[in-house]
Amino acid sequence: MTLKLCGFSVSNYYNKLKLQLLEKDVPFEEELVWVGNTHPRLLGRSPMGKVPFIETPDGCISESMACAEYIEQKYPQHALLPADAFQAGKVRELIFYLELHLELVARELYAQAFFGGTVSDDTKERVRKQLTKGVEAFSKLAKFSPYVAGSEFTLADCAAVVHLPLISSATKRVLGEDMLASLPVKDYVKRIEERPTMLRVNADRKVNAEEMAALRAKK
Ligand SMILES: N[C@@H](CCC(=O)N[C@@H](CS)C(=O)NCC(=O)O)C(=O)O
Repeated sequence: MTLKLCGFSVSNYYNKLKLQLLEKDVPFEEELVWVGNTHPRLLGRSPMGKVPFIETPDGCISESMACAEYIEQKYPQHALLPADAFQAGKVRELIFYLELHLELVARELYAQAFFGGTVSDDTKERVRKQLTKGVEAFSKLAKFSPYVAGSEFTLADCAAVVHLPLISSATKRVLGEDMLASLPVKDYVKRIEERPTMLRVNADRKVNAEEMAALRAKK
């Protein structure tokens, strides 16, 4: 059975895994699964109703970091986690900073930034405060030389290239300033987006964004 990546191509967490699979040259299939419903296709396989999740010959795994670790262990080719325990720890550390202290915080702005909703002034202030701290901490760890963890492309790049542009754009739109402006994010993302793997991820994302817009227009 071929590994199946489930979710939709607009999702940054989905694209983190898709980029990992493409970079490692792991054969995989994709299954389009939308969120925001209670269909067994989703909840039966990802108990929090979130994507991505993967379907393996042994069953499903949800939470992108658990999936990413499974993929690294199961398919050791083109390793995206360093063999050295300390270096691998530093890559994982970067991913946690990116996801817990930046993306998850900025996510509170997405309703207004991307989906026509509104966010309260209290939320905006809380997000601004938490992101200020998160960005300062992340900038002490991130190297961008040329990759986010240093000289090698790692799993941290699969996360950074999908999360950082969203955070920039959401903060610009809702808080009136790009909270990542102090970091060399634009040049970095441009560099990574030139990789053939990332060109494919972005091309699929555009098609899926149109599908999503068409579905929303029908509602
Ligand atoms: N911690 C999760 C985050 C995944 C996540 O937030 N996915 C979004 C799509 S980008 C989702 O499924 N949202 C629907 C929901 O939270 O109910 C992971 O790493 O997989």
